[in-house]
Amino acid sequence: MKDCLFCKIANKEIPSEAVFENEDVFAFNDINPEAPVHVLVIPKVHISSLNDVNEENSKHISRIFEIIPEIAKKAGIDESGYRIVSNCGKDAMQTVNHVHFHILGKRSLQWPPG
Ligand code: D5M
Repeated sequence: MKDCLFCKIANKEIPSEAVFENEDVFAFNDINPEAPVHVLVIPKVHISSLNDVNEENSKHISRIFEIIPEIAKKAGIDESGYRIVSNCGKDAMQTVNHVHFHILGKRSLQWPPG
């Protein structure tokens, strides 16, 4: 989608530190890391938020969950543990309107989140 930051990152129009890519999914390091490992995983197709996931596009979300274990292993957090976060909408402080999953790890994470 035109004017979407994460579409531009997935299309390499804007540089990023890529950590994984296949035909459906792109993963890259977060520019403002909140943990020693902070990777963002996005579908290459534009889906604005979790509110827009439906029967037709949910396979792109499944692809993300199929590769998270691989990314976690590569980052060395598969055994220590990690957290997956997807902020949806204003109250959750979603700032980029292209659905994305944060992978956070390599430190002890607190619960509940702020
Ligand atoms: O998370 C949006 C996340 O996107 C936030 O953690 C910063 C990150 N971000 C923003 N711009 C970039 C670029 N250019 N590269 C890498 N990471 C980026 P949200 O859940 O929407 O608040």
